Amino acid sequence: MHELLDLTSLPFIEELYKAWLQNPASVDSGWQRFFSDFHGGGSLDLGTPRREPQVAGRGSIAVAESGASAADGPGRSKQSRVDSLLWAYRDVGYFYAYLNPLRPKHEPSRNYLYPRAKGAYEQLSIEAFGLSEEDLDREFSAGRAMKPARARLREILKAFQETYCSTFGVEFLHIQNKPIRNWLLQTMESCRNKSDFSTGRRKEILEDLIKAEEFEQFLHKTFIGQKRFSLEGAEVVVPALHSLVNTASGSGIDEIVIGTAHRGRITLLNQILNMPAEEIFTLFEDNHKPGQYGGSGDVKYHLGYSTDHGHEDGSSVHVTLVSNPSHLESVDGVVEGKTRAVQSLSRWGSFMRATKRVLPVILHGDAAFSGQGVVAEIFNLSQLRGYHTGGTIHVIINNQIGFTTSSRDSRSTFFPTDVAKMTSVPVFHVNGDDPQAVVYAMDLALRFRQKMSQDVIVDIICYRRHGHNEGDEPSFTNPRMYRLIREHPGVTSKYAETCADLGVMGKEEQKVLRKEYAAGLRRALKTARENPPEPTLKPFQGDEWAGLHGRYTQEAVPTGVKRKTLEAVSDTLTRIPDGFNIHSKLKRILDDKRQRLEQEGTVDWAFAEALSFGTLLLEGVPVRLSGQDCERGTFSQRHSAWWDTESTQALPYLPLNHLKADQARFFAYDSPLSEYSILGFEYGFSLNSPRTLVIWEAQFGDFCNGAQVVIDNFIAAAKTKWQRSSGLVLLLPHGYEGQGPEHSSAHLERFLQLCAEQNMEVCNLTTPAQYFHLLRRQMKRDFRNPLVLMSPKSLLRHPLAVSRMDELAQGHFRPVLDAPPVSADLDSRDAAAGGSGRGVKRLILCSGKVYYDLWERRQELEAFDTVVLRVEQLYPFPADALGTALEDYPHLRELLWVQEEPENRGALRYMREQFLKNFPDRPFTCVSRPASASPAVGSHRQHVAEQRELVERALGGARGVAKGTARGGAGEAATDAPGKLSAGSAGGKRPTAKSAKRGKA
Ligand SMILES: Cc1ncc(C[n+]2csc(CCOP(=O)(O)OP(=O)(O)O)c2C)c(N)n1
Ligand SMILES: [Mg+2]
Repeated sequence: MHELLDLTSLPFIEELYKAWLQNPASVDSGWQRFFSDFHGGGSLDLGTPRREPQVAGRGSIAVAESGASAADGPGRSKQSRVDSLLWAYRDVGYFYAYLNPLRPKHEPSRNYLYPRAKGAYEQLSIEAFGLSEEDLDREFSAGRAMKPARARLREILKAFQETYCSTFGVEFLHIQNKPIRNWLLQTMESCRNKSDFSTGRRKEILEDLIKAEEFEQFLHKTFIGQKRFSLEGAEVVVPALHSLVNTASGSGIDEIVIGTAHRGRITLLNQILNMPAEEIFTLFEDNHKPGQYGGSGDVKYHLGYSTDHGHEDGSSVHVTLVSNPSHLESVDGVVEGKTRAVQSLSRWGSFMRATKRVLPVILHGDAAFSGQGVVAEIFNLSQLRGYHTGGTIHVIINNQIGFTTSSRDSRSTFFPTDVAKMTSVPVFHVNGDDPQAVVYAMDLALRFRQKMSQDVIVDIICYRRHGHNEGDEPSFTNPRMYRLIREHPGVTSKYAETCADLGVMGKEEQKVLRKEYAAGLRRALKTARENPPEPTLKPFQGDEWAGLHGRYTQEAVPTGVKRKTLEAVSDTLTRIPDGFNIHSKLKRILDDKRQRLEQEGTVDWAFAEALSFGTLLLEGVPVRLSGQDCERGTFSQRHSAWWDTESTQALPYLPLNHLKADQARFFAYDSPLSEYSILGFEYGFSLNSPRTLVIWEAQFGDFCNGAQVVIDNFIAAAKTKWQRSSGLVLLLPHGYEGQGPEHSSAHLERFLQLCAEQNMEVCNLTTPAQYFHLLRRQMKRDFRNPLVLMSPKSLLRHPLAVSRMDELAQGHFRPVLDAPPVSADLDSRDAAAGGSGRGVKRLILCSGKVYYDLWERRQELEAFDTVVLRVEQLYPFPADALGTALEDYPHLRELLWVQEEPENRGALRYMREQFLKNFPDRPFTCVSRPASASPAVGSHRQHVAEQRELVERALGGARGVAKGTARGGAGEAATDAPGKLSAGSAGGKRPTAKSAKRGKA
């Protein structure tokens, strides 16, 4: 009957039980026996406590999991009550654990969180489970893991209290995966969540604590009032991380990638990353040489660093601390991506093996962990094909406060960690005043991660001795807490007492250690002041960056590919493997592509992209593409993965991985619906993978502002702040096509505003060939820069937006294009009308898709005195190329920047500024949509009207000569175009559908 007792059948059992109570004969004989057995030991009270039937159910699971005998004779029902009680310890023991160092030992910790919750939670008393004092001396089974397996209840409960309610508490029953849950149960109960600490290990812990405390206090006294975000109150983090680093290599780990926020970062730089004290003090003295840490640098508590930790057995672990900005938790995705990139290096044979070799560790603040949504995003990535890293160890410095905000105002949950419980993550809560418990928790976390390849959390509950920073007075807002903190002895002094008592390190020895360490710090300070050291921060990144330098140049890079190679790649991309059942529509698409190639020799946008990927793969450059729905492509244009319609295979066929045997690999991952974490991830990946083409594609460029923190703080600024380069490509679908305010604009203007010091490239292209060359250029140069590309939507299928194969076979990316698109007859008419610039009176400059609208209208109007020139690379501004192009048109009367974006968006203001700077003598007028608070209109009709109006204004009067003024302001181009708005106002009223109709030529 036990197999019936799962949780899902409880309501059914309740019904049966009620029926049995009224009339035992109304249920079958098996149930009669069961209920009378149960009843024999007391009553199965279905009302109070409410959980009893559940607990009985859980108890039965406990029996199954612990292997306790179901046949316990007359005491069986008691055993099941004991099982229930023991299960409750596993379930809620952490509520009763002694976790909060600021509270007296015997008070249940839950009280510190929500006094009002008293009584609302499971009580771990024997009475609540129908057991009595006499039962304490009866023998019961304690399950399979606990030793001894049978004992008096009194002893069993003592063991369970030690295991689940000591200075270590654990949440793990939310993990549905049974083997994982069983492993934890077995591991924790068999050792009662304690390990034997040798004298040597205890000594290490004490030394770490003493040094952490001394270092903190030295900074406190020496650099009075300077921000360092003191670690005091959480010094135990130092032995915790030290222990992790020390045990890592024994667990097969070669590298650890750490991300951490401000709290204690400086101490960790010194004590875990081995950044010499002299260097740190130099930063405090602020006498480091300009440019020493790259560009304008960053504050000292954001710096990254790396070191090798050697061990006595000759092994070593490489530890990296990732640079991060102030924006809390923004580094999480970067840590994961960076880790994944290291794991992807071929050094370890297989990726799965590599995940066991490279460990990500993220330290969080309690307020940030529960408050910043990106944390949940990161947990969501943890088990995904394209983003998992074999499990991350999360350490929370839970000082029970965020700046001035108390835990109660920070979250709706008991613990900050609750937000992570959506995944199979065990949560180890540990009292920060018990260093051995903390180190044990770290050990267990590492074992768990190595065994299960899952994330794990160590929540160190501690306190913050001082204010948020060194100028902050914490008792304005938290007077009671800070009174307790003031009276609270530091963890070091407590542990020092214990160690002295145990003979681990005598008081005298401790004193000597402190003295000598402090003397060393004083010497380091002297050096920093008198002879500041050269930085050991490497000016550039690791080995994988060998051969790449950071200097930007605009020099053209030949990126053409032999026709034969292009044809071979094309063939694979359009050939359906034997026996593969391809979707009929996809087959048609592929047939079309092949036909176009064979008959016209042209490629469209998506095919040019595939050819750039394919040719790079053949040259040994892996390609990683990630983004929402990117495998197929949002616009059904890419089809990089083909699904066999008849197969049950879990993975699709990726034609790009079938080019030839020794090619590099193509990776395409449909990402979760997140921008922030994924862009952080891909940026992190690019940091360690400069030889991989790493691309993040937004569904629509509009959504990239969900990742604005990553764009502002990493992509735009990392080189200047931290000397960290990245070759990441952002594909941001952009263009005004009547799809509404949030499907039109990739916020081009914001990227251009961020541009300085050649920090990235921002492009908006018009031909597949340009796209092909640009992607290839990204990998063919000997430096890396992020590339932000306004990618097309309607151009994916525009009949003019095609390129000839020979445009791919030779040449290079051109930042400025003045060639018309493929259309021989139009070309010849153009030439006949004067061609080669001599008859050109008006020059229209534009970028991206609007070019085709302008071009087509120009052709309709036969306005051959007008040339439309495309600025394909907006930043760095192609002054030379543009200057050369302008020279071709000596008789210009008008120069017009035309954009489809509203006046306050797009490149308009940027272009005006660049023209003023680079071509001050050139008239520069603009045509755009009127300035608008919303990026685009909602009505498609309205959009069409606006677009027509825009083109008419741009080309108005093109039959004659434009009456353009050169006053230099947006929307100041006067026009005599039909259907014009108020004279010369690009920023005037929006056109109505009616006026647009009139305007249509
Ligand atoms: C995204 C973001 N918002 C706000 C801040 C400002 N800020 C800096 S530290 C801090 C409190 C952080 O509390 P917690 O995460 O608990 O870390 P602690 O300082 O207590 O170690 C705040 C709000 C920030 N740095 N980042
Ligand atoms: Mg905090």
